[in-house]
Amino acid sequence: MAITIDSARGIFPQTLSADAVPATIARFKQLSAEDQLAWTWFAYIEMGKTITVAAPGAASMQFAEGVLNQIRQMTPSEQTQAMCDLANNADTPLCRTYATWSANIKLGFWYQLGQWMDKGLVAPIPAGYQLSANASAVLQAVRELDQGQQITVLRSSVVDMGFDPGKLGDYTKVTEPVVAPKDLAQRTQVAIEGVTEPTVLSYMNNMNANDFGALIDLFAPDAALQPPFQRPIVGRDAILQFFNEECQNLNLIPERGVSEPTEDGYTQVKVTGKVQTPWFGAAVGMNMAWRFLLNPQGKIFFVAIDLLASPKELLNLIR
Ligand code: ECH
Ligand code: GLY
Ligand code: GLY
Ligand code: GLY
Repeated sequence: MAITIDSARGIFPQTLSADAVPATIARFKQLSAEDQLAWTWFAYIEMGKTITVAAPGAASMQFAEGVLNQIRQMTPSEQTQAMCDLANNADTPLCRTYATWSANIKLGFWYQLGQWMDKGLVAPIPAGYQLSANASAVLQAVRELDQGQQITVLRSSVVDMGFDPGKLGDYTKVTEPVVAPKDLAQRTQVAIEGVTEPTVLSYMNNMNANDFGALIDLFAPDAALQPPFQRPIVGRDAILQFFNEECQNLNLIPERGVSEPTEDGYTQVKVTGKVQTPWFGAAVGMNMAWRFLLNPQGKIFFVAIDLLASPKELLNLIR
């Protein structure tokens, strides 16, 4: 049987990803806008007791500045309304602007609003706000996740706010400038117990160096990359765009893996290890797996990145 993207998605079927994350996100989305905002506030405050956001270094704030200042000028009830509109995916000019922003700009925007809410410069969540029973149950559910899973839920609540970008029609995405690749002297080299494929090692090293030009050269023209809980991104152009927009300053810390030949001269490789986001730095190590399918020329035909269900999964290299 010929290898397709669809068949490639099923390699290393024993890999247990953190299904509690999409399940929690789905429950969160059922809450009212007021509850969503209060829920996020409580979850964020609770998380802040053990981990600290490394921002503002993680995002360039100038892209959201106009809208942030606009919100600061509003009356408190207008501020609350604007935030509810975002949670409601409403069709307002502000929600449309929000929809054009990259994930990192959205995160930076809420990070700033959170600081202003804390200082009383923007309408806070009312003191003594009572979460609904459902919202309390979802808060309990998120407490039971590991930190990497918690920040993934928070990230997705922020990314999914605003007007639906799919309904915007033609628009220009607002993204941060692409960072320059690290100087050769600044680069680090990973070592992966059990894996020697140069393509896999170069993937990790180039991602860590923000060298997306060298990174994309490792991919076959018809390749696909599947981020956690997402559909595959297909084709080199789309993958390169994703690297430029969403993958700057990540820290990939692969630990171990297995590699074996499969049909038609392809090779399948599974690697497990940690990933750090610039937002939390070394404070949060997400437990991840990479499932690669390399073509006979050694190019990446497919790679899936999974957030793992538990640290135990780091040792699961079963085919
Ligand atoms: C407040 C209350 C009102 C409502 C809101 C509020 C603010 C919330 C804030 C939340 C901030 C959340 C943050 C979350 C950051 C999460 C980052 C994550 C990153 C994961 C990256 C991964 C990368 C994996 C990949 C690898 C590859 O090999 C290929 C590429 C790629 C409180 C005001 C809303 C401020 C900052 C989870 C896993 C390894 C797939 C990218
Ligand atoms: N309260 C969230 C933080 O700054 O860590
Ligand atoms: N949460 C992983 C990503 O898509 O960046
Ligand atoms: N966009 C990088 C991150 O979310 O970590």
